[in-house]
Amino acid sequence: MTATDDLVDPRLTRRLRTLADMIRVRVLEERCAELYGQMKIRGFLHLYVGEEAIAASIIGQLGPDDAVVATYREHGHALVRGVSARAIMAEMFGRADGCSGGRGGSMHLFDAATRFYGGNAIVGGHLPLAVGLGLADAMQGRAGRVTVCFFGEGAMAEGEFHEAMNLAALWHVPVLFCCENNLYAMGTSLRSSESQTDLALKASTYEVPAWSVDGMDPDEVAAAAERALAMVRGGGGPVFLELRTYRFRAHSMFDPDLYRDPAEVEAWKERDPIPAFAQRLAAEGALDPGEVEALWEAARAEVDDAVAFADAAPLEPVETLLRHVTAEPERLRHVTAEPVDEEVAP
Ligand SMILES: Cc1ncc(C[n+]2csc(CCOP(=O)(O)OP(=O)(O)O)c2C)c(N)n1
Repeated sequence: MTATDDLVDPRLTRRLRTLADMIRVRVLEERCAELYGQMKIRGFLHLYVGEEAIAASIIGQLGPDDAVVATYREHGHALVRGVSARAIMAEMFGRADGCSGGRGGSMHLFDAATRFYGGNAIVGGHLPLAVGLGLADAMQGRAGRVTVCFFGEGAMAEGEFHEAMNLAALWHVPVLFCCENNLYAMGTSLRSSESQTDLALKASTYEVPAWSVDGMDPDEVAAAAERALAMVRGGGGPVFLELRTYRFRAHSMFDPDLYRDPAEVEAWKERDPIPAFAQRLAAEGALDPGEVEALWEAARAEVDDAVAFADAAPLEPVETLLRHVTAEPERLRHVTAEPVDEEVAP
């Protein structure tokens, strides 16, 4: 530690990092949309544009031993967590150098090194996974670790949500549940599908501390996350946050987005967290407009480099395509202790 470190305000450093991360995610996502149009990225593609304040403000507060679990709208979460833009883009392109070896694509980014456990395509399916990760930490005495689980409000209508909340609360599992409420589950609005639209109230029926936050304001998200993470790390069991947000783009690239009033979309775009946060920091004298432009340029350079990397990366050779698809006979022998009949071995 040097004398000048004492002079650096860690909270300001974190806020500047949050702005940089939101910009990185925005640039990555907008580029993915372009690449989809060029058929470089195929299959499903769900973009996080508009929701960046959440991943940037929460994941930026985690340590390397914490874990993150997310949905199929997870490119930004992976990037902020520390998965390289190269590994993310190569995965989108289905290349062998992707973070999931090109097997997962956009919805299944995964990186054990950063404890980024997906990229999960089944709505609500990853909530029990998060509870399992947290339970493993608790049972093995790794106190102070947190698993942060991101999901949409649509997941709260799934059975897994209730199972996960119940067991996490009952067993005091160290999970921070982050519901990214963007008001629509595909074309289904929350108010047209749920009798209880107060999501924090719904979560609190499991005796879990729960509250709602403006997900478009990085400072508010960061303050809520700081408090919630301290509670979970301190052994208080799970906490639930509802982050109120909005996606500026359609549900996925296949969605014609006919169910939202364009005026509603425009009204939310007025609350775009990136320019608003940059202006707030500038008004405080924390950075000048030139520095903001430099952040955009750095993000574009990072994504340009990732696209070039992904373009040059190889596809997995045909010979190894069946690896990890079925159990290998050699491994089955250890499991069964019986000689394996090669004819019937899967
Ligand atoms: C169990 C299950 N049911 C249906 C789907 C199809 N599906 C994919 S995304 C989605 C909407 C989920 O909305 P939400 O949880 O609010 O998250 P968002 O996409 O808004 O981030 C649905 C119904 C699915 N993937 N899994």
